[in-house]
Amino acid sequence: MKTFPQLPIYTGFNRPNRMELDISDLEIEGQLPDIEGAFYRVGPDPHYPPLLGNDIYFNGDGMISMFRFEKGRVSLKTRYARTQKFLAEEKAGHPLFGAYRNPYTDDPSVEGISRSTANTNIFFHEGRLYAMKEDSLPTEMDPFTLETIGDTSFGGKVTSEAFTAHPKYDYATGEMIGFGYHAKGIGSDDVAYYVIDRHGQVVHETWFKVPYANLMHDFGVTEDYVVWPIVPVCTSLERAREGKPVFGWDSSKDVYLAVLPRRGEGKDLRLFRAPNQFCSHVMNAFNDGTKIHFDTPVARSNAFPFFPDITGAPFDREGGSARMTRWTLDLSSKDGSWEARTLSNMMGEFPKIDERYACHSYRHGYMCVMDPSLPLDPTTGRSISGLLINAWGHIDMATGVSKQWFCGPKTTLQEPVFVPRNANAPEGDGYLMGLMNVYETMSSALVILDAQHVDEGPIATIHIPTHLRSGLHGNWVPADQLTKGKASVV
Ligand code: V55
Ligand code: FE
Repeated sequence: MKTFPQLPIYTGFNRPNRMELDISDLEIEGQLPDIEGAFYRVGPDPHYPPLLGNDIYFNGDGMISMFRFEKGRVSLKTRYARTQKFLAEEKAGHPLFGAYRNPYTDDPSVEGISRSTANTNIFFHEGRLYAMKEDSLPTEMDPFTLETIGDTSFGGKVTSEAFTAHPKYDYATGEMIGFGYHAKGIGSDDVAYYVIDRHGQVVHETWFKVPYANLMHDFGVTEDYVVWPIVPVCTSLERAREGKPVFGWDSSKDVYLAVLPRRGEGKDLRLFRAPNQFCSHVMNAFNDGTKIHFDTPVARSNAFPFFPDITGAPFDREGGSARMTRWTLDLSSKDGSWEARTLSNMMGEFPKIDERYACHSYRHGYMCVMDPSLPLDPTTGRSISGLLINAWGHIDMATGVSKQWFCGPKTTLQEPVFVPRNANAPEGDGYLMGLMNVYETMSSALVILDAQHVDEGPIATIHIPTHLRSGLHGNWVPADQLTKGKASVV
């Protein structure tokens, strides 16, 4: 095999790990809270150097980490998702798949093989663990061994070619609510919406079209409704065929919120419209009668430096800085617009909540803060995505108070998860846990904060004897759910 290119995203702290770890006991500094369960996370970790000499961060093979908390010990297991792409390339001994989401750049021998990297989210639902990439179907993993089980279409019932990496789990109903965009192939404006019950069965499906084909990365689910933000990170098949980036920012286009009742039909989709702006991840959504509240970090312009402006305009870093915002629309009103209210002055992305409150009215939100005014040591490594996370923030929606913990100038952070103190703990009573990139030692640490006192910093730091490349999303699964087992086999 050839060497990885000597580019910032493949060197230093961004060097692919490529190794699959099994460490039975990690070093624990400080007071480990009395929690039992597993913290799963996933991120791109290219198994082979990029076929075309370079690529964007979003296009590496999914490497999953599992931190298992059991009887006061913490173990770590990491495994690649052995996707169809991974297996085909491993068999060949060299890369076969080309640029991010662009099948026109692949080696012709892989036509028809799923391009999934399974690198965006690792999501647990009623005994099953899914590694997900939004251009393909989920890849099921064994929740204990992290062995790859294989791609799933939920018993053949999901006929969309793709399934989101951001499904929602409504604890009140046990449902997993998801959708697929580019549902009839890359660049299609078709969306398929699915409700999957606690037995893994598809119990509702409907299809609709969106105003323009784009990147539909996340959505919001409330007790009664489903809301998709439609933001112009647009898809162009023409650019794809020319080997150019498939996704590009189009500042001439409006933004929409598309709303369906949770068991609605595509023909009933209602579109609300607002001027051009940017959002990607959804913190949470809930409704009060016909009023829907949709919480998301909003920026004036595109926040992804690697999805270029279609006019060639340079990336606007200031315009791409997001602040947590509550968008409120009223289905009983006829005017088709919505109201916006900024929830915090902290700048950042990757919102998180106490997941027991997903789809319902909630009080506590957490996020990755990217504050360019905080000090940065020159020895701190280059960010892999162009986005540098230097604090974790907490927003109390009831008081409007924001608190943050700055990790210091020599480290950066990855997305945290909220861990409830125990199953009966009230909302927000628990911990915030996530990885810290420690450049001085080229290693990672799992840091744990008291979620009610985020500004006080870590109560425990779990040391990892190597670096773990920057990941995307993760989830905490309490031990009682983990061991409950599959409700039925699909
Ligand atoms: C995102 C991440 C992706 C992707 C599309 O966070 C959007 C946004 C890691 O892959 O393919
Ligand atoms: Fe995401």
